Amino acid sequence: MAEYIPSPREWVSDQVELYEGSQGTDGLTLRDTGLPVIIVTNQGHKTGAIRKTPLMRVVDGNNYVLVGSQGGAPQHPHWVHNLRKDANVEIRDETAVHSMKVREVADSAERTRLWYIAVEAFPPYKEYQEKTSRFIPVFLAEANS
Ligand code: F42
Repeated sequence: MAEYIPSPREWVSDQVELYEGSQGTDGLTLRDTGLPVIIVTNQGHKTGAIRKTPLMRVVDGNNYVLVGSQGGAPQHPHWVHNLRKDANVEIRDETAVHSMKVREVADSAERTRLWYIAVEAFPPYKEYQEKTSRFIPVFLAEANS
């Protein structure tokens, strides 16, 4: 069993601890926005360690849309590099835990459709894209077949 390394950002690791520690009954929203969050668990491609990342809950049917916005920061979040190397993730959505595979959405029409769904769920994504010159990566997590 790989070691779990918490995020060095305290507000992020605190949310993971609350969410996971309560089995998905507490710490379910982003700070004071009241908007729902999921926890994505994956393996670090360099360390092999277990990584846990809270992301906004954006759904497309039974699938989840994962947006690498990181507040419009100039660099992609580390988890983006991890998911590009290893598509296997576990997604906790409140009390449900799903074993899923992600793919980065490259098709422009599909990305546009999913981007609008994401912005509707979490409007600040739009400002984050305007703030950064990088093209924010979008992944789709689908159930393992
Ligand atoms: N971030 C988003 O990008 N999108 C969201 O929708 C979002 C929502 C959200 C909601 C609640 C909340 O609490 C946080 C939220 N965040 C959201 C922030 C998100 O949880 C991440 O903190 C953020 O995206 C940054 O991700 P990160 O993977 O860069 O995390 C950093 C701070 C981090 O923890 N880095 C570690 C470290 O030690 O620096 C992990 C490094 C890592 O994964 N290393 C890999 C390894 O092998 O272990 C190698 C990775 C590589 O770069 O090659």
